[in-house]
Amino acid sequence: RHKFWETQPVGQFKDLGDTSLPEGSIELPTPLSEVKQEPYNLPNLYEWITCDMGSAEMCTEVYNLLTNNYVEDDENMFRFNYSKEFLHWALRPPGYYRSWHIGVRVKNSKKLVAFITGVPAKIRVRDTVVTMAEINFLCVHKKLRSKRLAPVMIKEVTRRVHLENIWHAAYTAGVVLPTPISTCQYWHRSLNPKKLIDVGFSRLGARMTMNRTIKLYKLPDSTVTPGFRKMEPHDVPAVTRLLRNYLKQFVVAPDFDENDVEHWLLPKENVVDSYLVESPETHEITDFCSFYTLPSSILGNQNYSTLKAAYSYYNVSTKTSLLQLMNDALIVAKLKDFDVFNALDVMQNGTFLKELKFGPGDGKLHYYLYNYRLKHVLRASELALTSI
Ligand code: MYA
Ligand code: JJ1
Repeated sequence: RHKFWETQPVGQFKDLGDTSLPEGSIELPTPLSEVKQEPYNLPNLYEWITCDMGSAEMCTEVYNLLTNNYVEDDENMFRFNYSKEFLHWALRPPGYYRSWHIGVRVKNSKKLVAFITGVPAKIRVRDTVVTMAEINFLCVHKKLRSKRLAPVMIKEVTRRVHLENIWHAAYTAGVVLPTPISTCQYWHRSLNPKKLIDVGFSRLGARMTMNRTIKLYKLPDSTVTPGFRKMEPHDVPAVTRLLRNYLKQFVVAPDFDENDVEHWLLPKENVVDSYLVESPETHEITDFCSFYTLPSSILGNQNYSTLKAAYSYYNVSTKTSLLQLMNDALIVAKLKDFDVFNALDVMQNGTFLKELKFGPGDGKLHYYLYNYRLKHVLRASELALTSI
């Protein structure tokens, strides 16, 4: 059934429920000298390139490939439209490897037709911190689909990860592959219900008028929590401590240090927004929330071309209730003109989604580990990975 995935060191469907298999690595590292030194063969018309995402021209080529060929919803109404600034941020975290940003070009025309990336990350699984590659942005041009190019791309990124002496990976997909460590549900909170309905992102509820719908989703003009403010560079140590302590409770979570927090969580305009609560009395940092900006192209609408979406990222509550904190996040997202606020049911998100008027979407996100077996499928609430 899965001619490629059956050959890979991943949990297989036939082994689901077999708790006699141990947790941890499926295969052992091989000596680096035994890692294949040459790239995998591509069909003759194509060639590998390593993409320099620091170059504006390269960034534009990748942007154009993804804008026209990346992930769509099941009815092909919307397509993710990652910005160049976002790609630059997502692909150059601390310790990134240029060799893990892989493109495929047509030899003659030099046109970029496929892409896959990895970035390094330390991920804790129960008590073990494992250095992994986070694989993302796998994309094959629409005209080259179903030609088994994806398995070659995946083998090539695997080879380049192995060359750095890294033997595990984490990735997410909207499709079911062998085999998810967890399956999460997307939830959506309307901020601009009229536009969402006009473009077919959502529908007018039963016995609802447009005016009643607009009123239902109305939010205050300013945040309510005293001491709620934007995160600043000097907050990095306090946010790192707060977040590290919070993430201990989850089965799978990133192991962030201050450099990671600086990169992934310091606000970057039109890419990532982070807010925290500084106690007006003690000046302690007690709570934190963040979201990233990922618009989608609206395919074939006369009036609108982009849907401005915020995606919940990492949130930590110790003093302010998570409900109030996330309500403040919705308020700032609305002030920043987002049309919708999206969240997965990961971490403690399940505790506020319904009350804050999020509704379940038609999409699911499956989480995977490469070369790491778990005995049981995890609940979404046991997971603290947010794939960007
Ligand atoms: S998820 C986002 C994926 N991108 C999109 O959905 C964009 C739109 N779609 C496309 O561009 C193409 O449809 C893609 C497949 C490129 C997805 N992850 O070439 P094919 C398997 C993994 O004929 P195409 C993200 O970026 C499929 O089951 N495998 O198919 C994370 C089949 O194998 P098998 C996938 O449609 C990526 C084979 O590919 C996916 O032309 C993580 C068919 O190949 C998918 N999303 O191209 C990658 N979709 O026969 C894995 C299909 O066995 C990383 N397939 O069923 C693994 C870790 C590697 C590093 C390890 C380090 C140690
Ligand atoms: O955005 C998604 N679905 C929307 C739009 C559906 C359009 C028709 N298919 C949706 N809208 C309903 C919102 C409504 C608002 C009021 C309350 C009730 C709900 O459901 C979905 C997620 O739900 N998104 C996708 O399908 C995009 C792909 C998701 C998989 C991503 C995999 C990428 C992995 C890379 O690492």
